[in-house]
Amino acid sequence: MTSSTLFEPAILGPFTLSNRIVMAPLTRNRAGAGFVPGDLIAEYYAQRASAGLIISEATQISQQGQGYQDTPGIYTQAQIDGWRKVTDAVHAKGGHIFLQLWHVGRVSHVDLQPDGQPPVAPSAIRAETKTFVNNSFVDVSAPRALELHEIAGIVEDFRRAAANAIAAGFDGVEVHGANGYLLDQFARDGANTRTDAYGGSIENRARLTLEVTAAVIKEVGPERTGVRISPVSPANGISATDPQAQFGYIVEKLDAMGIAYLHVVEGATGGPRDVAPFDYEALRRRFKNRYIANNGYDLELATARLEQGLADLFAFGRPFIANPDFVERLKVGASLANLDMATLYGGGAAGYTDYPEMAEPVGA
Ligand code: 8OZ
Repeated sequence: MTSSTLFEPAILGPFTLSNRIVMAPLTRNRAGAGFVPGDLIAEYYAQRASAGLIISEATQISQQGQGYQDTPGIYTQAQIDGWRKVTDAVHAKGGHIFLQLWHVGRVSHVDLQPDGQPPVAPSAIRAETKTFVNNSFVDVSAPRALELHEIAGIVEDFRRAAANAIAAGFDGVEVHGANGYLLDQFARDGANTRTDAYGGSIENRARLTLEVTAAVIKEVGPERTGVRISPVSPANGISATDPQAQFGYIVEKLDAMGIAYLHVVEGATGGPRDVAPFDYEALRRRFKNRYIANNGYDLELATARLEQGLADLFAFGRPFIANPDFVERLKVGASLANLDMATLYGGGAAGYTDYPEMAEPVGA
């Protein structure tokens, strides 16, 4: 048995989590017709319910917010009903689960957009990135800049999606402000050249993230709201000249709103932690509630950071894919199974719900 404070219960808003290990949001592209999550997705999350908290895969708040094939939505009654199976299955196993609210902005393709329209973005700047559509990886489509009068509608889509998530039985929601998607596109000046109230200054570029968070809080309460950011990640072709100042400002405002947690991808998403200089401890000091650290952690590093008070919870992504009992394996120091890249995005049960738990020890 490995002894670590990571395995001790933790308080998050109104919830007592069984440990400090969070299953990070992971896109798996297995929604059914109408972008509805089905029984297979419920089984997958239930298998992983020993995580202290599960954050669901990114879930589009509208058709316009979708950027990849077969990702689930949270804007129709059928989607709410599908997600209810997931939350019931996770709760039946004693777990907790938040839904991640997602608008991809410019990281999309005309084939996924309403009436084949171009994807929307703060500015008409095409991202240097690919998306997964029609079963292959293709360049994203050129976006159009959102009109000022359209922005309130996007805030409203987030608000309604948050209400739908609670109706589906989720314990809370996470606003996806990371990885080069819509809110991150507004926040970072590499994607936002607007000259109105949503561009230019740090305050203006933060405005959409803060308006969305405020609308979500009004709907579900600050204690059921988290926000994910990735201040220096180059994911999806995003860049910024002033991430420390930009995200320092955003986090100061999020702290004042009293959200339950801040979830930070430290470094390049799924890549090196030291991709660019950034003072995460300074960010942490600006935020009073729970800080979820993500990216490249192992038990030793997480335990050290926890004991130094630099983070409260730790989100692990890829290890949860091939190890449904990841928490138990960490606890006993068992080896971890490797994931199969060929079945990561799309498909059925293979490489999704068929990764086994550890073999029972002989005589157990
Ligand atoms: C991998 C593939 C597709 C989407 C993210 C939602 O990076 C994603 C994502 C990751 O946040």
